[in-house]
Amino acid sequence: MRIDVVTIFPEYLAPLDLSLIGKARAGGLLDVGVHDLRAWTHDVHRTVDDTPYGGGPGMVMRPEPWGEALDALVPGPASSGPRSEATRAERAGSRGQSERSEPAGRVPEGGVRLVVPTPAGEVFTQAMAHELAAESWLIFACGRYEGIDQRVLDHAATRMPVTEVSLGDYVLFGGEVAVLVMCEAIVRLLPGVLGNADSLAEESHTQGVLEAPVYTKPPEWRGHPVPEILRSGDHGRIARWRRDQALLRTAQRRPDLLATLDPGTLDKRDVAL
Ligand code: 6GU
Repeated sequence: MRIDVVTIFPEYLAPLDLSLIGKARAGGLLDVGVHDLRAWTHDVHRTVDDTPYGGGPGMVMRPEPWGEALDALVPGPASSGPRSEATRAERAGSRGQSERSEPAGRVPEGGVRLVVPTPAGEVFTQAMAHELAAESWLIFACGRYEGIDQRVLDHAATRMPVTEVSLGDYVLFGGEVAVLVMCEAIVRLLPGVLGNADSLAEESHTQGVLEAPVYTKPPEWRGHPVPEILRSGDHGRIARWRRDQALLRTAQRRPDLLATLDPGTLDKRDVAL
């Protein structure tokens, strides 16, 4: 998979070099490019924002740098024109903090999807993480201020699928941290990234319920024992206990999840619970 991120704060994306995402990159499972939007500005102040039409507080991100950035990353119908120009712009000195590992304009098999983090988007879920993990190329466009001029998204949508995504019902300064969150959720689903595929099947949300509590040694710690059943060696009863705990937790903490649970995934004991 290839992931490109366009942002005015490339340093915010430094964690993509760390941990399992860094390992996936080192192992060739993932290719990441982080790009400074200001590389596609042409004024001396490298302006990326302007006042909103219609008035109101805050600033809106200007469409022109975004248009050039997307033209540079994705070869359009008239691919040689804007693409090579913007590639030059990107190469111009230290401005374009691009760490891309390949020349701009490569289209991996299967095309590209533009993902725009915004509190006005569709809520990000494990199901969406699976959908995005199936793409071969994602471009994340990080907005700041009051957001990106809507025409950037409307125009991009004539060239590629565009998804506006929210992490939840709260407001962040910008999309950068949301991209880190989404990249973790997506990259760990890529084949070969996690050592043990079983941990994917078992975990919270994959089965539509929260995971049961977990324990390790010692058997008693600060007066708190490990539930006896987990030390019994009876794998059937342990599986049943975990399932009960998962359903109980979900009912207490996330009744909204229980309500949408597919009845086909419930067994007779579940229903009795
Ligand atoms: Cl994806 N972006 C911003 N700026 N704020 C958010 C968000 C995203 N999700 C929740 N709040």
